[in-house]
Amino acid sequence: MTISRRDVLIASAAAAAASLAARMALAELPKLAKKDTYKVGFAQTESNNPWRIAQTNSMQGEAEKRGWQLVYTDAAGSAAKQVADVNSMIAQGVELIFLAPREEKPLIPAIMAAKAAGIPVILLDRNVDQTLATAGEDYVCFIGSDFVEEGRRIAEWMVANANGKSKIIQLEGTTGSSPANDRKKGFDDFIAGNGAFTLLASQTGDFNRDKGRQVAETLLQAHPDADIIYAHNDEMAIGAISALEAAGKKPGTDVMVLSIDGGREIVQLIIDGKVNAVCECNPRFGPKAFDTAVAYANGEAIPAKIINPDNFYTIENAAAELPNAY
Ligand code: GZL
Repeated sequence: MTISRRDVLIASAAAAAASLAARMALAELPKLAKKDTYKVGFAQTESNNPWRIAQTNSMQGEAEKRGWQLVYTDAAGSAAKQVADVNSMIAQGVELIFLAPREEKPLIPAIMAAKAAGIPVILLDRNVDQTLATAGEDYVCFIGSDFVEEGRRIAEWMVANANGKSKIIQLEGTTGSSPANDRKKGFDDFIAGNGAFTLLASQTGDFNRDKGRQVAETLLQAHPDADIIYAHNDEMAIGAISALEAAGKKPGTDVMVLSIDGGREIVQLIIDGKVNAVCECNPRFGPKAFDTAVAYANGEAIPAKIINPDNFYTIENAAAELPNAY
C-alpha cells in the first residue's frame, strides 16, 4: 500500500491536534494573581429578557463598584458567537472570564482555549456538559441555581395543589441549555411515579415570550383538555397566558400556570390570580461572582458548585415578596 504525502500530512495534523487537546486537558487550571483590581470578561448569552438584563446589570454594577475593568459581550442567542466572544476576550488579555454558556456542549472549546491561554473561567448561571469539562481542572467553578431542584419544587407544589387538574403542557427552555435540561429532569422525574398526572406535550419555546405564546397556542389546540402549563421561565409563562386568554380560558383558574425565574412581572401575576406558583432563579450574580474570583486569587479552595438559594412564590407570599423580586 503506498502512503501519499497528503496522508502523512493529514495524520500528522491529527496527531498534533490530539496532543494539543491532551496538553490542554492535562494543563493546570490557570491561577489568578492577587491584585486590587482586574480586567475581566463577562460573556453573556443574550439580552432578550428581564432575567438576562438583571444578570448583566448585576455584573456591570459590581465591576463599577470595585473599580474592575469589565469587557462585556452579548452573543445575541448564538453559541457560535459566544465562542468567538470568549476568543476575542482572550486576545484582549483579560485576566479572568465569567461565562454563562448558552448551551452545555458548544462552549467547551472556548473554555479549553481560555485554559490554554492561562485565563481562569468561572461559569455563571448555566453549566457545561460534565463529561467534557470539569470544575477545578478546566474551569474554576459553577455559580448558579440548582435547576433540577427548581423543577422538582414546582412538581412537588403542583402535586400538592392540583385539586384534580392533571393534564400537563410543558414549555421547555433553550434546547441544549442546562436550565432546560435540568428543569425538565427535576419535574419529569418527580411526576414519573405518579399515575395521577399526564404529560401531554413538552416543547421548547426557547425561553422566549412570543415563541412561548406560539407553542402554547399550538399545543392547546392539540390538547384542549390540558389544565396545567409548566413553563421553564417567566417569559414563556407570560406568553402562555396570552395564548390561554386568546382561547377563552382563565389562566390560574381554568388552567394552572407554573413558572421559574420570579421576576416582578410574574410575581404581580400571582397576585392577579393568573399564575399559581413560581420558583425563583435569582439573576443577581455580581457580588458572589466577584467575591469568588477574589477568593480564588487568595488561594482559597473553591467548591465545584456554588448554589444560589431560590425563593418560592405563591399567593401566600407574593404581595410581601414583590418588592424583593428583580
Ligand atoms: C437560568 C437562566 C435562564 C432563565 C431564563 O439560570 O439561564 O436563562 O431562567 C434565561 O429566563 O433566559
